[in-house]
Amino acid sequence: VATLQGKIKALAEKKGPAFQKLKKEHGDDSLGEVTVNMCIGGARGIKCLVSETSLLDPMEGIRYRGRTLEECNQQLPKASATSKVGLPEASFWLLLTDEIPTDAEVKALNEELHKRATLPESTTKLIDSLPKDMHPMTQLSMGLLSLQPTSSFQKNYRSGTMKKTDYWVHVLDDSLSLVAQISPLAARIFRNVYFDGKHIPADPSLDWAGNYAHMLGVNNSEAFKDITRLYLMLHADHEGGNVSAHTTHLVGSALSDPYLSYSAGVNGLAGPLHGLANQECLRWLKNTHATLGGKEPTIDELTKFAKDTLASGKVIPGFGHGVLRKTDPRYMIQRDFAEANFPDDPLFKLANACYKAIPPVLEATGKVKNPWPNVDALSGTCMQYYNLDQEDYYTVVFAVSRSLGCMSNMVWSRLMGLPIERPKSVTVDWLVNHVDWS
Ligand code: NMX
Ligand code: MLT
Repeated sequence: VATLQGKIKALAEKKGPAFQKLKKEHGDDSLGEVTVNMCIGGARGIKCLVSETSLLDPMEGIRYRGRTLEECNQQLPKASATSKVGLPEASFWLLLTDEIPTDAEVKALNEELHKRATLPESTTKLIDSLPKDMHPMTQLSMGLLSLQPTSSFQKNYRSGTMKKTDYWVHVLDDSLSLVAQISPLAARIFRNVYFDGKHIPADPSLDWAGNYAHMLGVNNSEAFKDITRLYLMLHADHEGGNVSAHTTHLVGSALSDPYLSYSAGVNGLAGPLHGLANQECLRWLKNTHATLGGKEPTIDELTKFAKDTLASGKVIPGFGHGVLRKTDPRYMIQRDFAEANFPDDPLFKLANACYKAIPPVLEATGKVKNPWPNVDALSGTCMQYYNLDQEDYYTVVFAVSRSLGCMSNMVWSRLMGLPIERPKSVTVDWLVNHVDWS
């Protein structure tokens, strides 16, 4: 923890003067106008948030601290000499410090995470008592809330002795614990819902993601550990405006602690237009596969399925994006993995056919701004190949990963002393009275 703290502090000291100068000398500079459509259109395109950890380019995709995901995958330490996947906990280090950790630093981070991973009895009791048909994301959000009394930030704030300049230290402390606890919590929910509560003990010799895959207990292969590592690395962060990151940031801006904030973020991730799309997408693929009696679909058949989905008033899950304007690079990385490891899997073949059939259908609507697939169009397909085919659980895996980005951001928000978030809202009458009708 001391090493991590030292590195974060050093980076903040390096970046601090430019930030202060911006505030002092360019605080009134314009970043563009706000149009009526931006106001009524989900704030799309308004630059009104600072998120230090990553930046999304509509064409190129996400960069973690300036590095593309391909670069992260290459440069981040690996679990073994044979693995080609950058470790997600190493991306946590990168998001926090702007440095690629050494193997020794990742090992020390994993030891720290293992030490913090124990769930209090109050949490295990609560989770074990929940109805098995309660959605796993609801259970995860409740589990995170049940951990809130352990928050170091909350305790120190209450004691009245914590200085504003020390907020980030306690947020970092909580962030490490939350990231450590979320994987056993998520695994416990999985084993309760799908395996009658037969739990698999953690293996402290494994890395964070490898151990999570191990505790899920559906597949003992190194390949399943690797796809889990890849999934968790790719979904860690997607700048600050997506629903889960923005919600976590908003709630945290009221100085709610990391558990309260991330539980709220998880609730946003559970929506079908955001993280739940991975569950919906696999369900859509499975339905299509079953309706076709398991045979390989023609493009014409898929075009009809896609049109029927639109006609029934539903979105096609896994396609489109609020910012991206081409195929999500996270989709392409998963596709490369699938190509290399299970090119003949029927659902992968179906997903590939969808890649050809669906974009023209969406383009033909004339309104969809990005007809290309996003990350959720393939993540479930990758997981089901390794026996994780309980699609209602998929968004939990997303949430385990997104904790890395949301928590890193929260540390930086408190470090920069960002204020409570409070954008201005207006009424439709106000808009009517303020536009130029001439
Ligand atoms: N299927 C059907 N209609 C769509 C789709 C789609 N995949 N994508 C966009 N549209 C519609 C959208 O509903 C809107 O219709 P209307 O004007 O009638 O309300 C219109 O096209 C314009 O929307 P856009 O400006 O292109 O997209 P927006 O930024 O509003 O929304 C998503 C972005 C991601 C919410 C949207 O593309 C969508 O609903 N996709 C399917 C769900 C999905 O895959 N979500 C996962 C996103 C990634 N993630 O992990 O969070
Ligand atoms: C994400 O990873 O959060 C999604 O792609 C949604 C987004 O960026 O808006």
